[in-house]
Amino acid sequence: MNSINTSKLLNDYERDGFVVIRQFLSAAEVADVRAELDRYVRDDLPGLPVDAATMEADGKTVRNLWRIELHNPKLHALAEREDIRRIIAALMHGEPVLAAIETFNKPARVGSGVPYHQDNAYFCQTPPDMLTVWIAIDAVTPENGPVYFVKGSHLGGVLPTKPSGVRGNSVGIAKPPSVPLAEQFCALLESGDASIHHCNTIHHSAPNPTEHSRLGLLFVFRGSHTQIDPTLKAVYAAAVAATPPA
Ligand SMILES: O=C(O)CCC(=O)C(=O)O
Repeated sequence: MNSINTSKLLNDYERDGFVVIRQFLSAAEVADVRAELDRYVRDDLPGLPVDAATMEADGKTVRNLWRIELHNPKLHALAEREDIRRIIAALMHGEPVLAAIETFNKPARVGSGVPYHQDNAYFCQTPPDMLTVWIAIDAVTPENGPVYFVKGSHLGGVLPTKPSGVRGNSVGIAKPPSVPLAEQFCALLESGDASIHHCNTIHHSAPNPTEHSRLGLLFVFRGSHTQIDPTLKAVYAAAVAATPPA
């Protein structure tokens, strides 16, 4: 990873609720991750519990891998790497604790959209010192379902939610923001780049109608000082029951 000015990064993150880091992983590291994910889906996933993945509507293409940290020591070690932890620690003013490793595969042609949501409606943490490092394994283009972030939306707390009915993203925002798409930040990334977003930042993505997949690897961290908020947790549990797994 290139050297990073963490005070500028923190300033941008606190103002906007997200930042982009170019060349977060090298081409060789990306190739390693891709090979490991391919192997994991082929060899390990068939023997894992059902909550390890969500499939697309075709029933056979992976939409998301969940709980990778429980099942894959190699990717777990990558998420815990010292240079990555240093960046996260600078953004969350505390000791980072790895909470999850996931993928949003957005496969070619059948990759589904992700409704407007805030991650803390799923994570249910207070204070909301939790964030996601979203690493582009494939390039993210305007056509293949980039993630759009609503600037500054992390400052307004967790908004009212409603069950979305979308498998893999069961909790949506009750009333999507009025900010037009053209004024939202579209995270166009080269392979190896990463965005980092705060758990209250509103974001969403469209389906992928292209011939190219848009695979993202996500590392989720919380500060060691955060706790479960019981009110948020009750709303989340109801949504999961409606469209499992969340
Ligand atoms: O990858 C996507 O399309 C959505 C990602 C997302 O919702 C998240 O990072 O929380």
